[in-house]
Amino acid sequence: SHPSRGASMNSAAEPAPTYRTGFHIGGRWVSPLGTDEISVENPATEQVIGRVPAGTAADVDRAVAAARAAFPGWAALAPTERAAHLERLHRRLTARAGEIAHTVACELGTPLKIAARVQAGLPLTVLDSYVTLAASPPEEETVGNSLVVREPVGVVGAITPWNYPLHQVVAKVAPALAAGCTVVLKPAELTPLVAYLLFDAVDEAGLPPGVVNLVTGTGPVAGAALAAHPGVDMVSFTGSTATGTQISRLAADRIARVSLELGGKSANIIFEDADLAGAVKVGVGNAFLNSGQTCTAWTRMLVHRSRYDEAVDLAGKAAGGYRLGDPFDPATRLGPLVSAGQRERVRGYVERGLAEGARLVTGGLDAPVPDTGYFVAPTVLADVDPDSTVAQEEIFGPVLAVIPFDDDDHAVAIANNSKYGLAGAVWSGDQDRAVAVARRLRTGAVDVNGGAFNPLAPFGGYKQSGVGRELGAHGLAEFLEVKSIQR
Ligand code: TXE
Repeated sequence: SHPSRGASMNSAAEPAPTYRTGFHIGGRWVSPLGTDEISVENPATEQVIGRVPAGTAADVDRAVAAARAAFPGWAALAPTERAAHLERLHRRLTARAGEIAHTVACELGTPLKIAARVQAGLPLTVLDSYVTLAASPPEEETVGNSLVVREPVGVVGAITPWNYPLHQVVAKVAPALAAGCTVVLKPAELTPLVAYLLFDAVDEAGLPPGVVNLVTGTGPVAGAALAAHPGVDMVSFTGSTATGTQISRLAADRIARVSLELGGKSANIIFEDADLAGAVKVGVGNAFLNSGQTCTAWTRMLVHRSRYDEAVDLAGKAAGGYRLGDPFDPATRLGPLVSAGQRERVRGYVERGLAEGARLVTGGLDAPVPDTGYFVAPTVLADVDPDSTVAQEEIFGPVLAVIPFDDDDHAVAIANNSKYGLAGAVWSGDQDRAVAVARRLRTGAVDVNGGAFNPLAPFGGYKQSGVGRELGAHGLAEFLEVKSIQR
């Protein structure tokens, strides 16, 4: 078995610390070559709840070598055989759903009830979708005298963030494995514990050695070594636009393929003929999900001027009613932010927004929050200037900016006035009008009148929100090369 000490966390009040002392390389738990460790903190209690090793470039080397060695065999398997492996992995991971939700509630602070749905449920749904997609990869095509075939890209370096720590991993590992690629994963250093549960499931599922490998560590050391590694054919990254830029540069030196899922500042457009109460309620819920630490969050609520005051009032009341606190209390709707640093960042934005002329509707820096934990009260800012900092920059906290508009063109102009283009929403009693406006938004996804989440729909950004797509068949295609054979 593997060098893991300590009990798994199973008491809500006092989880036992989780110490993981190894990396998962070549199908085994192996000791790190260095001695540095990373402490993992519970952001609700400010207590250290675990420790994982901090990988070095030499550890990354070993993991890449293992992934390279595993690649030919994995790529040569029949799609149905890879699908069978993923199906077993899905079954083993499903058995750990409760443990996953609990672990993320501890290391990130997502309220347990919500963690069960999004932090455990969502990755399981995505993994399940790739069981099916792995079995039926894109068909070969004949174009004139050419046979067009697809082949796996090779070894993938996956670098993931802390906000949906298992989902972000699965959204890369599942399609990469389905495509026939092998993977080295470097998860976020703030929330590395849940990745270990995935590798426990990898062991139980009996995946061939080296098809997926784990090296924990910091971004500048392990992450940068992975992005720069000559044995890595593709880097798949989710995180900040600043880090995505650095990773692109590292990959550019060898023209490695990159896929980047970066930040967002999505607009939620509410027209005068919308079901205002419903649109505002769903909009506020979306903006504050996971304490606002969601790249697709609709952080700019744009409301037609004729219903603006009403909407601001509703948004303030909805946000003001959110119960803040212990992630293990079933009544809690909003947990803490992931870290002290993230809390300071978010507080800085609230201050800046008010200094730049926004009006505080609810929340703010003086609103009561628990003494312990990195909490920021749910904050609604109204009359926000669309060019101001809080309307332009990704805050990644529970802060909603409400902005009035005059007509459809004005709404589209404000929505598109962003360096980002990840998601968005449109609400109108006239579905055709809403879809027409959705088409005009320079963004990778738009939800019309509360359209349901679709795990098979391509997900990704325009502009500085990224390059490439995740989820569904488009997500799998990212990991495939295209070859034409002329006969
Ligand atoms: O992200 P980073 P941070 C945004 C959000 C947040 C801000 C900062 O606005 O406030 O980013 O968060 C690894 N080479 N998002 O600093 O740095 C790092 O170890 C290689 C949006 O935590 O992007 C981690 O595994 N790798 C986002 C991963 O990159 C490096 C989710 C993400 O960390 C590296 C998270 C380097 N030089 C934050 N530096 C989203 N789009 O969902 C860091 N890393």
